[in-house]
This record gives sequence, structure tokens and C-alpha cells, in this order.
Amino acid sequence: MTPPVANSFHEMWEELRPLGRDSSSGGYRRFAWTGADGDCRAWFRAQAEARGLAYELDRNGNQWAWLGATTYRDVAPGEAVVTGSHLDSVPDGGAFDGPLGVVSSFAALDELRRRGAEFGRPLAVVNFGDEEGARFGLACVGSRLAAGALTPEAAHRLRDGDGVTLPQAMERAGYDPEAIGPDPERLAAIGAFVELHVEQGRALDLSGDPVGIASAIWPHGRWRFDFRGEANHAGTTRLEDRRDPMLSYAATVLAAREQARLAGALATFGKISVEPNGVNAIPSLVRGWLDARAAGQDSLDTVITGIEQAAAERAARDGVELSVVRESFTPVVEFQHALRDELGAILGKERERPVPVLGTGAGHDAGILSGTVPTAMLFVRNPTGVSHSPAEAATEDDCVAGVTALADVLEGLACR
Ligand code: HGY
Ligand code: MN
Ligand code: MN
Repeated sequence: MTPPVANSFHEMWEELRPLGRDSSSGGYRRFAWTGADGDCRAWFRAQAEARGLAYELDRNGNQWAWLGATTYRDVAPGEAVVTGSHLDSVPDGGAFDGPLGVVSSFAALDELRRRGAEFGRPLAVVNFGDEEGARFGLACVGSRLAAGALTPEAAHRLRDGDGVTLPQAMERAGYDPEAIGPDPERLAAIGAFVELHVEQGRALDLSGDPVGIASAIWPHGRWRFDFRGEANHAGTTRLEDRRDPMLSYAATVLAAREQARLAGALATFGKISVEPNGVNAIPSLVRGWLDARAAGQDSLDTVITGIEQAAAERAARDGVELSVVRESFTPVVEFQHALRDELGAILGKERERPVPVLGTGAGHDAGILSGTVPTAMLFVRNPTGVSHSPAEAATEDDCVAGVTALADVLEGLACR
């Protein structure tokens, strides 16, 4: 007989699964303030209301579902225990990155109610908007705005690839962009935020554990490299007469790989735009976005300096102008030890061996909030480690193990 916790998880999972999924790639295109994002937001509200939770939309468009309060204003400072994640995706992302945390949060609440848990503190499930930054280029916009790590003015300047600004996108989706800004009282109400997330790596697969606890998030960021050359005819311009930005870009991609290898870091050029983007035209502009991450700030700085130097040297050789802009950055996050260890103690009680503690190079809302709110993360095993891809996966048994672990943690933190 399937345990009720599995039924509750599976039911929600199947309702959410088709929303924003692209039939040709099988990946998800749930970009901030688009119709697909709106469908996911409607799903979140329906889950909250179906459980009699008080639904609240905050000034930054993050969604909250409260148990034991109707809004953060009912909650004494540091009293609320909050769990959740995000529902938006990278282009053609997987089903689990984000949604696993939100679905598991509602399912964990269902499980606590089934256990007859007596809630001593208010609880909330949250969906943070625009965590991936897939449309406007900045990660964790919803949680950064709430934490004051992104000013409304800077947020208003964000623009997508079609030139649509964040305010325009919010307005078209029925939200007030003038309302956005820091939410310190809301965050002050939170005594603990626990985000469950699919592991984006294979540490748990290698250790043979279904669930792990996060120790830290690597410092990481996004840099835009603009290479400006001279448009010309591909079929008539002599090689020596060219100022071809594609050459400078290509050399920089290879240099990024080499710098990362030398520093034991990670560097990826995964997004490019070319103008005029014609098969028979030498480009006038090649724009490439670098994602770079390292275990420590010094190594990250070394990698970035090395890549920028290599790009500048090659651009000079090609007669190409270079500009580099840092578009998004998250410093190293060390999750609060007391909360991390409390999760370890709670989960260690019911399990034969301690739950592993592991670091990650992936950014999360929990990382953004960790400067203002005690935060922790639970990871659920990903058998291949693949993420940001339609191939991202986790077994249903491991997802249920994650829900059970989250329910244990929430019971330990919020119940008498
Ligand atoms: O890019 C990241 O690390 C996260 O998935 N936003
Ligand atoms: Mn992601
Ligand atoms: Mn995520």
C-alpha cells in the first residue's frame, strides 16, 4: 500500500508537471512573469487554499502560504519556520530544480497534519520568484529584493532579450512594479528558513544516501563579455582585413576552460548572442555570458582575472573592442552552523547513520537569505547529478525520503 505521504507528493507532482513544459525539448520554460510562470503561481495558490493556508503575495511577487498566521504581521520576530523554494526554471530546465522543494514543502505539511503534530510556531511555505534569472539575467530576484540585496532602481533597469523591462513584464502579468523593495519586517519574522532542493551533483549518489544537508554555497557570478568588431562580407573580406569578434570570443571560451582547470574552479560560457547573426556576415558584435564559480573567493578572483586578461589580449590582436560587465554575483555562503547541526541531530535520531553534510556550487534563495535569516538546506539524491537539463531526475522513493526528512525537520523546529 502506498504511504499517504507518497500519494500527497505524487498528486501535486503530476498536477505541476505539465505546466511550462516544452513538448519538443521536454524541458521547462517557466520564465519570470510569463504565462508559464503565472500558471505555476496559480498552482501554488490553489495548493495553499486547498489546505486552508492563508495565501499572501508579498511586495516582490513572492508567494506565501501561512499556517498559524494570516500574514507575517501576525508573527513575533524570529517565530516563523518557513520552507519552500522556487518554481521558475532555466531554459529547458528539469522538473525538479525548484519545484521539488515547493511540492515537498506542501507534502511535508500534509505529513505533519497526518502525524497529528501540534504546531507551536507559525509555519509558511514560500515560492520565491525569478530564482534562475533566466529572463532578466540576475539570479534570485525575488529573494534579493526582499533581503535588500537588489535595489528597486536596479531591478527596474533589468531588461530581457527582447528589450522588455522587468517593470513592464510585471505589469503585463498583473503585478505592481512600483511596490517592489526590501521586506525587513517580513524576514525578521522568520526564525528558520529550510529549503529542500534536488542535489545538482552526485555526492549523495556516491555516498548512497537519499538525503543530505548543505554546508556551504560556493561564491559564483555571471559576467557579460561584449566583443565589438567590424561587420563585413564573409565571402569577400580578406582574413588580414577582418576585425572578427567571433575569434576573440572563441579564444576567450578556451581560455576560460584553462583558467578554471588551473584553479580547480568552474567556468562556463553557455549563452551567446551575435549581431547581425548571418551565416555570410562577419559579426559586428558577439556577446557572451560567463558563469564562473569556485570553492573560495581568491580562486574565483584568479579565474576571472585570468579570463579577462586572455580576452583583452586576444581582442587587441583581432582589432576588437572588449567590455566586461558583472551582471550577477553571490558571495560564499556558509550556512549557520547551529541550524545545520540541529537538522543533523533531528535527522540523525531516526536513521542508522548520520546524514551527510555537503557543499554545492549551485546558488539558491536560501543562500541569498542567509545573511539576514537563519537558513539551512536539505538535498535529495539525484542519481546522475544532471541538472539544468530535461534529463534531471530523482526517484520517487528518494523524493518521499526528502519529504519525510523535511517533515521531521519542521516537526523538530516548529512543533511542541
Ligand atoms: O545557477 C544556479 O546556481 C541556480 O540554479 N540558480
Ligand atoms: Mn537552478
Ligand atoms: Mn534551484
